[in-house]
Amino acid sequence: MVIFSLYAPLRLIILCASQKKENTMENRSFEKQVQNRLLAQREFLLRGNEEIPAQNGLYSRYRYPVLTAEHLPISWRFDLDGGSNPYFLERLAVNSVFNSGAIKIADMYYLMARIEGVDRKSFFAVAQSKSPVEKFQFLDEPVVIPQTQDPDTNVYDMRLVKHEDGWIYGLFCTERKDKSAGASDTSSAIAQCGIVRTRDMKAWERMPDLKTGSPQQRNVVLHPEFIEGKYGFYTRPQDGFIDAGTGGGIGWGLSESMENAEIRKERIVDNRVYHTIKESKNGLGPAPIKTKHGWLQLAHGVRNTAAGLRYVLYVFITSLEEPWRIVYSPGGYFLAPQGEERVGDVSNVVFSNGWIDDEGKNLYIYYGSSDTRLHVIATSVEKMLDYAMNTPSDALSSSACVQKRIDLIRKNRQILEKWGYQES
Ligand code: M1P
Repeated sequence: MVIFSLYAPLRLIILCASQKKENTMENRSFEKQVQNRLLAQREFLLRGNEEIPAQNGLYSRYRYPVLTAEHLPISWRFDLDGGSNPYFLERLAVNSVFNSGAIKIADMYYLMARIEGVDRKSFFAVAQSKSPVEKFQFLDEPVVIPQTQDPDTNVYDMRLVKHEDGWIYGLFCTERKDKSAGASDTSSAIAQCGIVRTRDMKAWERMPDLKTGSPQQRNVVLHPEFIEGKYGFYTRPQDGFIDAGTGGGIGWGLSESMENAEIRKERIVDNRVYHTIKESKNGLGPAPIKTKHGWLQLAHGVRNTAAGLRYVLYVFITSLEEPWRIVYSPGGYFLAPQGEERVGDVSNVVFSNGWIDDEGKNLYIYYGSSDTRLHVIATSVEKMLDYAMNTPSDALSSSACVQKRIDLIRKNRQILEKWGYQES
C-alpha cells in the first residue's frame, strides 16, 4: 500500500494495491508511473518563488508564474485507471491558466483562475495558498457555474468582489454564438456579463446576466460599495463585433438590484484616445481599492501594431464620491509584457482582473501574460498612489512629451551639479 498526501488541504491520494483485481506486473508498473508523476507534481507545487527587486521603484516581479497549466492536478488531466488508460496518457489536457480573480479571506489567498482546456473552452477553478506569491494549489474540483435559460458556450475572466451587502460576487464574461449570424458564420459571438455569488468560495449561486443596452459587454466590474443606494458597475459598452467593434471606453452605470441587474443608462468614465496605449480598446481590471485620495483603478489598454494588438496595464484614480469621475491619470502604461511574458497563445498581452490589498501594507497584482500563464507583482497602495498622483499625464503629442522630458532632465542636472555628480 502506498499512501501520501499531496499537501493540498482537501486532497489525500491513496493508491491501494490490494484493491486491484490483479496484481500483475503491468498493473504494478502503471501504478509506479502514477506514483512518480504524483511525487514530481508535489515537488513542483511546493517550489518557492523569488522576488526580483523592483527596477522602476514601483513593483517587484517574481521569478516564476504563480499558476500555469502544470499546476493542474494530475487527476484532472489523466485517467488513472490502467485498464482504460494503459499508456498513461493525458486524456483531458489543459492549454493554459491565466487571467484570475483574487481575494483574501482570513489568512488564505484565493485565485479564481481562467483555465482553458485544449478544446478551447475556458472554465473556472479556485487555487489557494497561505502565501500571496507561491505554492498555490487547486481545490478539489473546478467551480460549477449554474446555467441560465440561455446556456453559456464559454466563460472567462472573473472579477471577485466582496460587496458591502455581505456577498462575494463573481462577474465574468459569458460568450454564446451570435444567433443572428448566418449558418456559414461559425465565429460571430455575443459577450455579456454573467453573475454568480457565494459566501464560502465553494457554492456559487447564478443570477440572471446583467442587462444593458450594449450588444457586446465584457470586462464588467462591480463597485464594492453602494452608490446612491444602488449597485455600481464599470462596463465596456461596445457595438458590433466582439473583438473590434465601435464605441468602447470604460463605462459606468447603476442597477437597483443584483437579483435582476439592469443598467438603463451608461456614461463613459475613460474613453479610448488616439495615439495612446488605449487607442483600440480598454477595460477595467479588478474592482477598485478605496484610498484616502480616491478609488485606485487598474485597467488594460489596447493598441494596434504591425504585429497585432498589444495589451498593457494602466492606472487611474476616480473620485470617492463620484467613482465615474477621473481625478488622476498618469500617462502611459504601468506594466507591459516583458521577457517570456511577451510570448504565448495571444502574444504581447498582459491582462489583470485580480489584486489583493493585503491589510493596507502590500498590494499583490495578479496578471495573465499572453493568455498563457499567471504572474504576480508586489507593490503597496502608498506607492501606487504616489505613482498615480505624481506621474505626468500623457501630453498627447511628441513635442509636448519631449518637453516634459527636457524639463525633468534640466531639473535633475541642477541636482547632480549641486552634488558634484556626472551621469556618464
Ligand atoms: O486575448 C487578450 C484578451 O482578450 C479579451 O479581452 P478584451 O475583451 O479586453 O479584448 C479577453 O478574452 C481576455 O481574456 C484576453 O486576455
